[in-house]
Amino acid sequence: MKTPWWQSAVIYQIYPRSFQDSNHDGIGDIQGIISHLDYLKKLGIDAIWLSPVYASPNDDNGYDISDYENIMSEFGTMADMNALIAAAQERNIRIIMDLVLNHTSDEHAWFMESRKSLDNPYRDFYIWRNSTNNTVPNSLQSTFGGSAWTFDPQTNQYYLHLFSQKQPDLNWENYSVRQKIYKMIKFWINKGVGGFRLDVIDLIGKIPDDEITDNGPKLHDYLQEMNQATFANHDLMTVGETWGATPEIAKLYTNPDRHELSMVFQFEHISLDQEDGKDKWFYTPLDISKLKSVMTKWQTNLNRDDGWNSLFWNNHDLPRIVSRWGDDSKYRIISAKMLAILLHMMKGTPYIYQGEEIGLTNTPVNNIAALRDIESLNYYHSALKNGLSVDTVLNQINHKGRDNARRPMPWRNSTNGGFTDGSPWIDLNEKYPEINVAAALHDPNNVFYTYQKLITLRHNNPIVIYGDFDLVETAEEVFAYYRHYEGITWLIVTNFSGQPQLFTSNDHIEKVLITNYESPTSLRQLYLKPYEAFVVQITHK
Ligand code: TEU
Ligand code: CA
Repeated sequence: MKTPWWQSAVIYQIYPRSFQDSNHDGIGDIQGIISHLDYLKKLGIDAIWLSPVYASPNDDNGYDISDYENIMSEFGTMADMNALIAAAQERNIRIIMDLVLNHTSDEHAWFMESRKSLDNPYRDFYIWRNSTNNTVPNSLQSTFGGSAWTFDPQTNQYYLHLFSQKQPDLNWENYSVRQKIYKMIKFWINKGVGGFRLDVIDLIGKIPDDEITDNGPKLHDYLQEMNQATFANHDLMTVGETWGATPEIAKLYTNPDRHELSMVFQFEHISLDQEDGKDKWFYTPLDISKLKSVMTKWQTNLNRDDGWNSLFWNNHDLPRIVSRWGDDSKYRIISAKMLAILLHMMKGTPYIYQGEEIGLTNTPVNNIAALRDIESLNYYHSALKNGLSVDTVLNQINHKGRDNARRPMPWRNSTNGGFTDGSPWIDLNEKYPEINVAAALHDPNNVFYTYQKLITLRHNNPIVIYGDFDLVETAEEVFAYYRHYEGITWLIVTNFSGQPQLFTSNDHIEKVLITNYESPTSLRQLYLKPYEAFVVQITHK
């Protein structure tokens, strides 16, 4: 079987607004990204997933697109975008564009037409309904709070928005909507991009009248049609954001015979630290045995010929992993390395979110004036209305809020971490004098070099890409597994806690591939240090 490039690739996600400002306005931009391509090359990544850079009024930081074929003026021009694609290509780095196809901005020309009159040719591009009993058509809720229906007095109907009021949902049942989207995708393919990340793609088959949103009946028909009309016969990778995917559902998207997507982002592991039956804001400490069983299920259920998964701890919607499941004070460096080693030795395509590679931490706030994220701000106000205290809600947001990931990238120990010499659109994490890229590169023991080495290990060893996965039975706080491939076995051992843990095995160490302390010499009666992690090639005794 031929190996598609994206099965051995490591992808780096950039949130352009917070990566690097190049023109003093306090907002990251495309020229800023170009200026750091050599840094990314040094890290060793194969592709960049770029969060949306299209024209947008920024109600949801670019996930509300007003023109798919133009660049947000704050980020630059189409000439800058072409230059980025070319400059990346020169370094063998592909650009993965973020496609937001479930909704547009209400300032998109299609919606501005659609809302004008009942018989406008674009009316059916969106989802309009009459009121029911003088109120909203049904009880569908927006992810960002409140009803998913907003009344538009111009035509006395409601439109659907599963996200903010400024993100009306497209009507995928409409043939012209689909054709216009495919045409737009081809516009980007022709520019030479390496692929696409498809935002909340599990929602496009919705049946609003039955209150079915994800995994609707026509979802996979649309994806096959889209594939046929666009990605087919191009050497592209596609990754779908699919919140509710199980391994069975993931195979529907990614079985190569079905011609839909290359891989999915599934969120089962990342949803483990919330109270049962509650939403993400209700934090509960991670149960490591649950993490082991969820990861094992995904590692063992998808096999290259029937599906492919991604590997991630972080993205622009999630809190920083070292603060979430590591220790962001005493063991910041060690635990960030442990988390990296644990994830990057698994099967699937790994994603690194900007700042993760230097062990960047969450940024707790004590006042919502320090926040910008629409989801956190809406939640704050509605939670207070529902009787929660300010302290409780801020604590929830400090644990889970999206702005933790969206603070500007700290490049060095100078004003605003070298992100901007203007006034940043959102403040930096105040630890930037200590945690920044220049400091990281200067220290051979930094997290950066662990990520760099993990990428090299993947590129050079098919066992990392294709090896079978086998969980090791051990102490609850120790997450250990084997990878087996063509007669070779690697053992990955990680202490997922701040206390020493006993690990013992009769395996014999042949060589040590990576560690975050000194190299182990024997696996017998080994007391793992806090957050210790290593990978060894072994022979079974
Ligand atoms: O995220 C999908 C989504 O549902 C998120 O809002 C997520 O549920 C939330 O952060 C966790 O509570 C995608 C994008 O990644 C996100 O940035 C966008 O806001 C959203 O779609 C709408 O386009
Ligand atoms: Ca700028």
